Amino acid sequence: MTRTRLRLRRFPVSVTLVALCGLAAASRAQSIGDVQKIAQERGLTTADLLAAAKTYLPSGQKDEYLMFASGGHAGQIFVVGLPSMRLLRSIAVFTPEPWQGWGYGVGDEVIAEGFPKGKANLWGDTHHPALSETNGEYDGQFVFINDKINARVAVIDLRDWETKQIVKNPLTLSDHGGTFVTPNTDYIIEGGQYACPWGADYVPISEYKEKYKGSVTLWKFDRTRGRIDRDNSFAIELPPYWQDLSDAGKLASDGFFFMNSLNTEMATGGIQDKKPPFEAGVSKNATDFLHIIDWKKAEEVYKAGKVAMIEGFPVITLDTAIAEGLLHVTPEPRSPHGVDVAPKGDFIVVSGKLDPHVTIYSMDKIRKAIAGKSFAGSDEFGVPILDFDSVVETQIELGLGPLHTQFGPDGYAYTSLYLDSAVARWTIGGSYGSQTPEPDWTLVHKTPVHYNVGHIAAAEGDTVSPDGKYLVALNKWSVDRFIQTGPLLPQNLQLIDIAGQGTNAPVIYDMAMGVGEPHYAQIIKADKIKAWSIYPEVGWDPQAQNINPMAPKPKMERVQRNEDGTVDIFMTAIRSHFNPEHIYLKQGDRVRWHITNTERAVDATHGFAVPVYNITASLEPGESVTIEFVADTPGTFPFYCSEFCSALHLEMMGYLMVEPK
Ligand code: CUK
Ligand code: CUA
Repeated sequence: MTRTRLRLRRFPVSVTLVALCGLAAASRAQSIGDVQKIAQERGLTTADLLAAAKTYLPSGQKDEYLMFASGGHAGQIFVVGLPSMRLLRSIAVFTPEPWQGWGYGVGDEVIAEGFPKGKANLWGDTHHPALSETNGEYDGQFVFINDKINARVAVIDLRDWETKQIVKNPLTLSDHGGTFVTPNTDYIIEGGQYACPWGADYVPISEYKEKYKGSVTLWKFDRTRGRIDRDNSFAIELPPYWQDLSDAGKLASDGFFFMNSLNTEMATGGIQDKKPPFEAGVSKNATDFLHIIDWKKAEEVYKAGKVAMIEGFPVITLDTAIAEGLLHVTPEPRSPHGVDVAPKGDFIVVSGKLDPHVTIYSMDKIRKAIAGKSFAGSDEFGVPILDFDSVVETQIELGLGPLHTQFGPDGYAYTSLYLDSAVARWTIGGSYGSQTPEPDWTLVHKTPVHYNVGHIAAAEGDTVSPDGKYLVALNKWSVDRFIQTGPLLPQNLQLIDIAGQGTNAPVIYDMAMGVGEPHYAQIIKADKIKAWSIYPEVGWDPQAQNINPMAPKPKMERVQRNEDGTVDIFMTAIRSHFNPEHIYLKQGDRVRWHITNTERAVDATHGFAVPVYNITASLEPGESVTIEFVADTPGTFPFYCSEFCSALHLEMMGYLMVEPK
């Protein structure tokens, strides 16, 4: 009996299993059929399906990499997940941004720190983000970015993804060859671009050669404070060429950095007076100068006090730089753009956009030439010139308009070809050679991109150990790629799968970005970033990255009228009310409005918005902010929470009543 019962009990189980297996098989067959059907209907090829399978993230799954892309004239950083190519976040930097409440009562002082010549500039032209590094690896702690239009550098803390500092370069008004960091982030380097009189003071262009200056600034980074330390930063004067892109040495070239230049002709334009325009004058010579700068030596010179104070900032003058042997140049094909150091630091790759070759310099040869003082003369300022043939390893013809180079883990390098609209894959030689099936220094493949690619960014591509796997082409034109969006077209970022070898490097995703123009990006393994999900404690001041003892606490909410005529408002925010809800002020009151979001739940963000007064803030869980303003306009102002935080979000409001004088 018992046995039979057991068997009987077992019977339905096996029946269920069989049925389940059958169902699974049927649904598998059905789903593949569905895929084929949809692919046929939509005209998708096997390659398309493969690309979709490589990039599609099912709901709830997370990306493997994060790309920190410059926001161009948006003045921000945009963070994109790879391989999904979804835009995850913008980080407000130079430009006020209402969602993050950046520059509308919060962050105003950080933005104002960077105002050039005391003028309110409320945008930036961001070009080159640089992730902080430890031993030449991205460490996920900070990201820095330059603003080309006003020569500024910003520091963003990757615990809370907020801009902490903006420094204005006191010497110049134009930067481009930055930011990039030394392998342990001792310095954030900001190269200049268009030569300027010191401090951008008024000087007629007829005095260009004498009074206009090139420069590079080494901003000392204080990792503990998470700030640039101005008091230990300095600059190096350079000839009035237009210094361009730059890169820091690492491993074999640690202690050096490299900067391209254009306009070594020192052309001054003047099309209105029938003089040759800049575009002709600047590319007259067959070669420009690659600057080779020994920053460790420069640091010693600075610490020894051999500097001039210019615009209140310590500068190693050109004469000192030459005398101390920390500055050398060597010819490079004219009007170059990118300079990129290979992972081991042994080769420096320069792309001249008017030359179809990339030129590869050997660090070993550079060191020997400097040590042996085997110079091919000097430029007209006395900067020693290293003989081109003595320092060049080789040149490879890749195609038209080579701009920027990135590296993989496997002996491959990648160069963007602006005019060819392609990304070239080529093999590095030397100790990298044995890793690739192809011979050293060979063009292997060109992946077409659409169109006119500028920068490219590879996963962990600027580190001593690139990951390869993914490469993003940041294209300049996107004609015919997307639905017409008026005469202003989206930016087109294309994801390329570089995990394969040889000619296997297909485009697998087109990402339209409706803000721009992203120039450069760096891609970091996502798990390296230890971002906070909420602020560590209630009453946290993100600017101090610490608890604010003045932060409003529950039960201590109040409006406090001080003897000096100022008013402090201590307010808390929690689902779904502000406390207090009635604020009475008198016209002319100088107000400090302190608000703490006392929430501890992830994503329980409250907004705070006041009409007329141009105030909007984002209060993440635990965050406390202080907004200062003068209540100069009388009236009744309904303020409210601007994040849909709960079912009673609409009720999360209050009235500010400013009584007329
Ligand atoms: S630049 Cu824009 S494509 Cu500012 Cu690095 Cu080359
Ligand atoms: Cu808080 Cu809506």
